[in-house]
Amino acid sequence: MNLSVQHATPAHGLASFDHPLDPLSAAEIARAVTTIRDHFAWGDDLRVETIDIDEPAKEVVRSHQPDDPVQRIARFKIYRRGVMGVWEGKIDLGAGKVVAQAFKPDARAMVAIEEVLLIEATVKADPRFQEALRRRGLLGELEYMCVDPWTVGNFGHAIENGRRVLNCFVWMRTFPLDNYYAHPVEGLHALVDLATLEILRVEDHFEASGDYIPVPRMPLNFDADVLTEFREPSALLDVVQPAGAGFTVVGNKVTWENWDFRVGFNGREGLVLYTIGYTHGGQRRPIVYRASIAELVVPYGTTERSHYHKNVFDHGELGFGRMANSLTLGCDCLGVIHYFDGVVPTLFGEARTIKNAVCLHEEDAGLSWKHFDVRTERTEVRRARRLVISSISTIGNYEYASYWYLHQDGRIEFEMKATGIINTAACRPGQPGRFGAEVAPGLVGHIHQHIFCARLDMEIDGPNNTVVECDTAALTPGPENPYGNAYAVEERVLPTEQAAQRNVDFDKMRYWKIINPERKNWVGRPTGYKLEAGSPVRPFIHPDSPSGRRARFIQHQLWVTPFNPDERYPAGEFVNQSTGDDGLATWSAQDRPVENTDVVLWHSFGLHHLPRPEDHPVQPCISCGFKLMPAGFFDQNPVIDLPRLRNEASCCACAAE
Ligand SMILES: [Cu+2]
Repeated sequence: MNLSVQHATPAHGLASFDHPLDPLSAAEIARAVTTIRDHFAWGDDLRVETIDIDEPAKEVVRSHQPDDPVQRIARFKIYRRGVMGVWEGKIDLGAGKVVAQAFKPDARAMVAIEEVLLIEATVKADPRFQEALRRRGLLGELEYMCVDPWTVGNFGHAIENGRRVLNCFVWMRTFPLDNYYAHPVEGLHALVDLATLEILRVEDHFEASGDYIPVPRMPLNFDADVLTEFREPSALLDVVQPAGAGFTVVGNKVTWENWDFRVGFNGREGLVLYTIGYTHGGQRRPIVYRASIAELVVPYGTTERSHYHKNVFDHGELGFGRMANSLTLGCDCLGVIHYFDGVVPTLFGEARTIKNAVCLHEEDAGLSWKHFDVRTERTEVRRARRLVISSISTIGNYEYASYWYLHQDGRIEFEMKATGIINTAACRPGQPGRFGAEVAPGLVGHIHQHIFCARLDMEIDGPNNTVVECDTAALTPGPENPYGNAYAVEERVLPTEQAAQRNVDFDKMRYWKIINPERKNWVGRPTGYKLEAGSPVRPFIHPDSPSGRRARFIQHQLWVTPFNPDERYPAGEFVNQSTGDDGLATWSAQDRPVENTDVVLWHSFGLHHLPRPEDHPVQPCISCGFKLMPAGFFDQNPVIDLPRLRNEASCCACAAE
């Protein structure tokens, strides 16, 4: 991962603003930091968690004209080295003034990559850690030890009270380029206080018994410089658009086919899409005001040793955007690509530009529609293409690749691909225990889930929407159902927040629609979109357990709240070592009305994952996601107007054909 700092250099894409929703540029982050430094006067003790755009009110955005002056407000979360708590506030960038501030004494800032990198050397220098290695006969390999700090959650352990801490897990290389996740040093942990970098405790789970689980030594690698055998490359497959890309990018605004939207990016959520609209019949129709993946939690299912701590929130504790990769042309992205950079602050308050953080390109999407008329023997067939907006984040051992797809027919689709390296532990060969699967001899992957939460701020045909649950039921055989075949969809408005906490129900083929009750289609029905929850996850962690409390959003696949600009993240604003008192469940307890108003949908979805041997040493992408499908939004098939074309570059594989 490239972590180099680039100072306030103008870059393409997200570097300068011309619209109220544009992300902060490097120059704006630099100005925010200067303002913070002057205001707080902490000198070198300033630590920055977050500086991003304070999104203006929707009325401002909706009425914005190209030459309107834009008031730029930055939100910040900062702390002072060695002091518990976080200051949050706002800066008027034009005036260069802090205009709001509040101190949250119990809040712990997110963990920064700069902190993670410092910890390894500190732990390895600790005599208690070295002594634990000596007991295992591993001290001679100290230089090959890899110390990964993990967030600890909140189990009420006295030693963690009032401190911002991380708990380390240990792996080792057996040679410099080796995949260390194949070699866990099981049962050895160091608890680090981030304020002082003090090692509070070195924990050796086998010290008392002396019965150590040995480090599995079999090399299992994926680096091309280590592997010796490769299959023959297949025939060339180039994605070529001789006339260039089909989309237009102006600043952060993208126009493609009938779609237009704005690209955003911030340190916590990473990629954000704003003001997604579809123009049809000369009229632009709004669909989604703002879409992002706002949280992710990975609850692990094992009680063993320190593994029960593993319940990481990769957005709220680490930041998806801050961990975004610089994407590589021809590797991550194939075809005719437009890149957007992302700009995030570093821990020390510099603007870091992540080059090529967001990729935009078109893909062939197979068949759009077809019909062969058997009487006239005429065929009408149209091919589809889709626009892909993507970003990839590396969080420790794992990669998450986010893909938003816009389809010509009005569908919006999200796909999360999970790849990278599963989190490993060591076991005695043949004895992975109850909570995991052996993926290689002596190497276990524990059962876990990856549960994401999409925040979908909807505006179907205007700001006021209603969410409707659609269940299918069979009629009781009898007078109403004389042939026993009858079944029908029954719709039910979800009127309040409590009533709108809903789960997938296979027995009812349940789905949800977001409708605009004031706009009707040509058959007199409200215009709407359907949420197709394609990857529901039934959580197994107890909702009132220490980790379950902090991740209540996973208990329902659907939540609906009235729009509130301060309700951004479903597990709460400050997630690191949180209690679970903030977030979706707390807000929704107010049971506010959500009918015919400005609503936000929260959709939990993800992956249920007992690792397979095939997931190691690096996991082929597994994916999950959801779809937003027009459902009575259009009066008829919106791609009936696709021109009849034939791809002239296509040819038959066999010359004789
Ligand atoms: Cu997994």
